[in-house]
Amino acid sequence: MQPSPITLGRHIIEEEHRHHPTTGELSRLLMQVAFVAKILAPEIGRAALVGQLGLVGEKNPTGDSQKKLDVFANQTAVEAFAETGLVAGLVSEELAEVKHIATGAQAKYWLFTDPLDGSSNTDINGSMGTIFGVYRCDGGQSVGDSTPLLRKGATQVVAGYVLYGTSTMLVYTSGHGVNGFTLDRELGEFLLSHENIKCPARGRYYSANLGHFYEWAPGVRKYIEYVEESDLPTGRPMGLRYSGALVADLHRILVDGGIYLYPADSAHRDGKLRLTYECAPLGFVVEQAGGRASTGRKPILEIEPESIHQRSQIAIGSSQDVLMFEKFVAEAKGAAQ
Ligand code: AFP
Repeated sequence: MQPSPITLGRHIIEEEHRHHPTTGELSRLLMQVAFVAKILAPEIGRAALVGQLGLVGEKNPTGDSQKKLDVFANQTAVEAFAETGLVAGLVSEELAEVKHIATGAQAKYWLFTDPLDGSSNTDINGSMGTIFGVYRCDGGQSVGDSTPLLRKGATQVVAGYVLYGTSTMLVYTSGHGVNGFTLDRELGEFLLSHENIKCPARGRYYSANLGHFYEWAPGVRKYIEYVEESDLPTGRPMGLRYSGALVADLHRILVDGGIYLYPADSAHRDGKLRLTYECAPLGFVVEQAGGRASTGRKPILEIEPESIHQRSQIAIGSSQDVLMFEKFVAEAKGAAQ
């Protein structure tokens, strides 16, 4: 007989008991992430049938076009986390300002989220994701304080993502390895399908929007030329994979190895991706799986954000591949001096 599958709920409770023997608060937050995912997955699936495709005609606070599904995902996340009474402040890609949710003694956490990442894929039946990172407001930040909690990504207590692809997967870390769960639609449960994920030290794939190649800095361009060269012993040329949805591209890199890049280009002088709710949570996951996340010059998880919607350059994935990228960036910088 097959052993019975481990549900997300059981896994979270056991992990919290082992590593964070507190009050079950992290379990409750993670179960709300799963709850949001269970609402979004079918909504994304039937979006074309219920008028949920297309734009709402507004730009979000960081200047991106806002899709109907972006608005729905954001609303769902805000309501789900408000219900817990645990979240003091919520930062979302879809909200200009911090959303102050709860003020009671239990409201000890800050949640950073991109509720629907890759939403330009909504209309073409492509993959999308939800990204989340959770911080505890201790050490100086009192409960109910209205200043945004801006901390290094290394201090997250839980982070992860949901991938809405051919199946819906939830991947999370609470700082003790990375585990992935697949949604069994009939049971309505996330079941452990990818235990203790390890990102291979080197990979066969690179992922980047090569349309910006001629806008990238010399070190970045040289690195791309390097990965495209033929050299069998070092596994080159690497294969190119790019879907335009960070979570989908990153998930491949996490599981199969390789590198995802979003460097600065002419329209995005600091890179395009957001530090607090894209780079830092994914950096935490990848590093917990033995990989590396960097701006090219410094670790993503060591950056103290200055604002909630701050952007960052990113190179993330297999440790050896990211180290090689950093070497090209450093050498190009040295040559320019
Ligand atoms: P959208 O949510 O607007 O589709 O942006 C997606 C994203 O933030 C990230 O998921 C992608 O990796 C990246 O932007 C794609 O950017 P380019 O379209 O410039 O390649």
